[in-house]
Amino acid sequence: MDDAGADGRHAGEPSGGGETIDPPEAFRESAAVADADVYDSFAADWPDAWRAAADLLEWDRYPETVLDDGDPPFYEWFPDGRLNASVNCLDRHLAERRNQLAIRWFGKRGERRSYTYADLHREVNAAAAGLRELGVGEDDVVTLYLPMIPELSIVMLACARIGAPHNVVFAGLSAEALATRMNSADSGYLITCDGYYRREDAFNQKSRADNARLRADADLAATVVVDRLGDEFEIPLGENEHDYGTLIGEHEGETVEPVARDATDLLFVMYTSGTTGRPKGVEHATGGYLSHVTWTTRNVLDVRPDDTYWCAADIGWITGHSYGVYGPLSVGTTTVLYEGSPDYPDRDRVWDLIERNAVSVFYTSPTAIRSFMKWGVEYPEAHDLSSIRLLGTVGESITPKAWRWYREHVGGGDVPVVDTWWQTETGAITLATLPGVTPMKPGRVGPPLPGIDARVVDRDGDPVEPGETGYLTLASPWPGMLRGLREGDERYRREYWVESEDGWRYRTGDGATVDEDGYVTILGRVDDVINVRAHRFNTAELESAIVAVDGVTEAAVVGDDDGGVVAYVTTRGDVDPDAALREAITAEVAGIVAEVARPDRIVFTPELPKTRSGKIMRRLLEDIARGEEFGDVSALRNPEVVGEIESTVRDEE
Ligand code: 6R9
Repeated sequence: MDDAGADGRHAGEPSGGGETIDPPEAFRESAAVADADVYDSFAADWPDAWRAAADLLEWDRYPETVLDDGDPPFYEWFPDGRLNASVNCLDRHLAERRNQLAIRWFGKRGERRSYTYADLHREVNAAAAGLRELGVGEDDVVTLYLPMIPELSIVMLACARIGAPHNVVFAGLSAEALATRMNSADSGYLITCDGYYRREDAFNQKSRADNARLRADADLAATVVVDRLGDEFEIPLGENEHDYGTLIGEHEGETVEPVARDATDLLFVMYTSGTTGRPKGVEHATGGYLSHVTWTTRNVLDVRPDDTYWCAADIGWITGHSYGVYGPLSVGTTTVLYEGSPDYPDRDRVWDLIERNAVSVFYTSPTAIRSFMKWGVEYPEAHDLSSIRLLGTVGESITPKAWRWYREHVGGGDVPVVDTWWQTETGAITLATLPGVTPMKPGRVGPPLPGIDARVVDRDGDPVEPGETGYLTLASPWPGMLRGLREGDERYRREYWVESEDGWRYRTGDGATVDEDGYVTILGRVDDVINVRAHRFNTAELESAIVAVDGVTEAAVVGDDDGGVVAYVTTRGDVDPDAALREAITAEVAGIVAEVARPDRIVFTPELPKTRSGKIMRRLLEDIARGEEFGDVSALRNPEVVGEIESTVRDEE
C-alpha cells in the first residue's frame, strides 16, 4: 500500500473485497468533512496541510513552521508555536458557552455532578493555584492516581495550565506499578483519593498509594487526597499530605495566568507496555498532540459543541486522555463522564445513560461491545437510543459480526461506525474512515487518515501484496506522535524506528494486511504485548507476577478470542495445582499488575511447548486458546505436550 493516500479508494466503489457500506446520506449532509478531496489535498501539500489542525487551536504565538524534520526520528511539530492546553480546553470557550455543560458526571452510587465551562474554568484555576502553593513549578511531573471522577480531568487541566506535565496512572494498577511509574517519571507530587467504590464495596486507594510511597526512590514533596467517599472513609492525613477540598477552598475564585508553553514542551507522560517487562514513559508534546487530537475529534468522531458525547474509556489510558478529556473539551462539547461499570446496577446502565443524556456520539471498545452482545439485545432495545448519530470503536480489532451488531442495535442501523486504529504513542487516531466521506468495511479499520503515511511491509520494509500479512509501519511523522521516551533518546530510537533507504519508519508493533482499496485489517501485536480487555500489557509483566506465586515454575500468557487472558502454568512436582493455587495466581496478578489483567483461564500443564532454542511457543498456545488450527509442531523440543495441553483446554470448556 505504498500508494496509500492516492485517490480511488475513497471515491466511488472500492473494489478490494469485503462488504462496503457508504456513508449514510443524512450524515454526509452535515458531516465535518464531506469532500473526498481532503485525501488528495493532504497528500499534495504534506506536511503543510496539517496546519489545518493547528488552526483549530488558539495560540499565544502562531507557528510559522509546521514540521522540523532536520534531526530524524526526533521530529518537532509547530516548533516555533506557543500555546496553553487549558486555555484551549476552557478559556477560549467562555465567551460563547460559559453556561454550557462541559462535564456531566455519573458516580457509582448514582451520584451526579455537572460542570459548565465556567465552573470547570473556575475549579481548574483554583486547583492550579493550589498546586503552585504546594511548590509545583513548570516542568515538575505530577502523578495522578484517581478513578473516574471530575477531579481527574480538573487536575490534569490544572497541571496543563501551569506547565506541569501530568503522569496519570490508571487507578486500578497496583502500588508496585504506581511506584515504578513515579520513580521513572521522577515525580515528586501525587494526587490520589481516599478510596472508591468497586461494586458494593469501598476500596482504600490511599493505603495503596501509601504502599507505593514506601517503594518510591525519593520522598514525595506533597500528596493531595481527594475525598471521594465522604464520611464512609476517614483518612488521617500525614506530613506533606493535603486535603483537595481544603486546598481548592483556599484558592477559590483566584485566576492563574496560563503558562505559554512551547509547542514541543511536554504536556504529559503516559506509561505503556512495550517489548520488555518495564513500562515505557511515552512523552507527548503540547502543540502537535493537541492539534491532532482536536482535528480527529472534530473530523473523525465528528464531535461538535452541540453534541453530547461519551467516550467510555477510562481516563487512566490514552483513549481517555485524548478523547475523554483533551479532544472533547478542545472542541467545546458536552461530555459524559461515568465512574461505574456497564452492568451495575443492571446490564442496561449504558443505554440508560445514553437515553437520559441524549448522547449523540458514543465511543467504546470491542471488548465492551462483546459483553453487550452476550447480555442480549433486550437491554438496548428497552431504551430510546435515537439520539445517536455516530459510533466509534477503539483498542482492538472488531469482528464484522460485532460491528454489525453495534450499528444495528445501538446505532439503529443507519449511523456511521468508525473503527479507529491508534496507540498511546500515536497520541491520536491515525487510521479510520472519515464518516462523511469514506465507505465503511465491517471488520477492516480503513485507510490511513489524510496526511498519514501508513504502509504494511515485509521484514525488509517492502510493501506486501494486498491480502498478505506484514507489519504496519508509519513512513512519515504525524502531529500527535510521541516526542520521545522518558527512558531517553536511545531507547526511543531502538523501540520504534528503522532507517530505510527512503527515510525513517515508525514500527507500530502490529501485524496487518491491506486490501486493494488500501483498507487495513489489524491482526494483532507481533511483539510481546497483549491487549487485555482493550488494555495493553506486556506478557513478561504478567508472567513474572504469576511466577512469583509459591509453587509456580513457569508461565506463559496469551490472549483469547474475547479479549481475555489465558495463563498456561507449570508447577513444582510437590505442588497440587488446585483451586487455592488458581486463586493465589489471580490475586498476585491483580495485586502486582492490575485487576483488569487477571487471567480468565488458568491451564495447568506439565510443560510449556518450547523451540529447540528454549523459546516458549506463544503463538501455538494462542491458537490452542482460541480453538484454532495450528501447524506442524514437530520442530518443537517437546511436541508431545501439545496434545496434552489441547485436551486439558478442551476438557475445561
Ligand atoms: C488507543 C489504544 C494500542 C494497540 C495497537 C493495536 C490495538 C488499537 C485498534 C487496535 C485493532 C483497532 N488497537 N486500536 N487493534 N483495531 N481499531 O488502544 O492505545 O492502549 O496504546 O494500544 O491496541 O494492537 O497497537 P494502546
